[in-house]
Amino acid sequence: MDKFYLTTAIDYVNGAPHIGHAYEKILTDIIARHFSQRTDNMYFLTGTDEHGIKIQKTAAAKGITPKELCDANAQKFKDAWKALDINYNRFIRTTDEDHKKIVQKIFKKLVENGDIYKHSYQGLYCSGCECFLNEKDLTEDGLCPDHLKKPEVVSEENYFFKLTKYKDAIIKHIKENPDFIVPAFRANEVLNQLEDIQDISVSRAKSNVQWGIDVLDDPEQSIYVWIDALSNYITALGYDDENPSEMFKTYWPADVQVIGKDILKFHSIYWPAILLALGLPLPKHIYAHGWITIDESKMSKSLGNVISPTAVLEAFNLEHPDAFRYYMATSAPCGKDGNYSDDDFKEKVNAHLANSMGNLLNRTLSMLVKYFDGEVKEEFFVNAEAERIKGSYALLKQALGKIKVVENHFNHFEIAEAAQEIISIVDAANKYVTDNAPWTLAKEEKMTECGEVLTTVLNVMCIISALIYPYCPNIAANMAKQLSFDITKKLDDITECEIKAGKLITKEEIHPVFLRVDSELADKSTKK
Ligand code: ME8
Repeated sequence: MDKFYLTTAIDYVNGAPHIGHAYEKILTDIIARHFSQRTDNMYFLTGTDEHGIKIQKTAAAKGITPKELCDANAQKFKDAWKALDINYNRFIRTTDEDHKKIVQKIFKKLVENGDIYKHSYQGLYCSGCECFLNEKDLTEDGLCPDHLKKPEVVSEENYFFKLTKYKDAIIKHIKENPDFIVPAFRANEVLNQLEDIQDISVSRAKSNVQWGIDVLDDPEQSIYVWIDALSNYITALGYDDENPSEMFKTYWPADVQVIGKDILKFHSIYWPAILLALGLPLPKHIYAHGWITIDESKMSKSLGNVISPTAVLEAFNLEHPDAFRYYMATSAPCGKDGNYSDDDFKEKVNAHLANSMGNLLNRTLSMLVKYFDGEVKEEFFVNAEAERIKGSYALLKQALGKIKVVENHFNHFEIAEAAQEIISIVDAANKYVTDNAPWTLAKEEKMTECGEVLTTVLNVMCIISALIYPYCPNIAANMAKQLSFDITKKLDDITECEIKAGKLITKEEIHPVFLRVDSELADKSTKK
């Protein structure tokens, strides 16, 4: 694998980030960290979507300029991603000067090529979706089905993009590339939507929407949200038709573009059409994740159940975001909806991270100190020919084999499924310890056998720390430190014997990698 370029949706900056936004950024960060264990050439883009009528109206209601509103809210997203250890390369804002200039050039090129034309139009505009809706998409009461608001009737002369010209090419691409849309079960939905697509409006009259990017040569029109927003994926790389940047040549096409299921249409129809019109290759995968509910209800301001990701870290007094990252990432199988609840969070991270994984390392290292003064002896290592305890080598082989299983899940963006495999190694190692009771072996003075059990588990823990690293980077680094294992090692270079013979650790150097989430603290509600 020579490079990996991945992107998230860019969030609207109408308010502060909630755990739905966080879910997407965590999933993407985990994918990025996993693939950074397979390639050195990684680029991870996220950011904010800042233009449009909604921002204009919110800012006006607050008596501030749209830019002031965007600056304040974009910072909240950056702060939240910092708290969650989202390790992006660039945070693009659609108000960035380089982005705006390239968007204008893209628009101009599309006009020159005849893909964009001017047309008088009357349509139903939903500012929640920032798009025109068809009459047949509305509820019986004439409301937008997603925002339950009546769309505005807008009559304007706008620029239109010839989406219909690309319909057949997109249908062909989806059919010929069954893994273009992930998960595959969403492809049919997109093919159905393609059946009745029309050309789309891509500009708004300046008299109605001032907060946008001016159309070059026609300052009475501003470029409307989706062309502006979708282009971020290439403007961030310095896309330039005449003089392509090194970044663009290196990274485009994207390896995966992570988005929520609600904006799949824009990413699997509008975006490919724009790219085809520009003569550019399409992204390899569009991964549409499901939505997060709170206590099984839709998150909404009116229900008052919107949770900010940093509120969870604070309520549970977490010193790093690993438990929250792990919980969110494992909340749903690939593409399905997930749920957040305080009780479930507590129960899951205590069971998986503290009781199973953390305790296993802690107990094993403590026994190594107790019985061997923290020293691993040559005769404790096993291989295919030599094991004293039946199953030692099989466990090691099983753990090493899971690396490919986990990689394969990541190739299909099955993040929760991959985590399940990692936890299954933890469970197998715990069972191996229980079955072979190293404390009994020590009592019976079978010291080599006892050392073999401990050393085998420690070698397995090296593999586990590498595999859990994308989900829980702080916990993994802490585990690796106590194992003297290099956490930056590429997955391909990991062997069944990462523990070195000799003194590994002292009593003072052993620390629990994850403390159970305190049940009393957890009773502080996360809901604001
Ligand atoms: O759609 N659960 O911005 P946005 C999971 N600016 N994901 C959720 C969610 C939830 N409850 N709520 C929102 C936009 N999301 C555009 C994108 S991309 C060129 C432009 C996800 O702030 C949502 O699915 O409404 C989307 O992927 C992302 O958060 C931003 O949503």
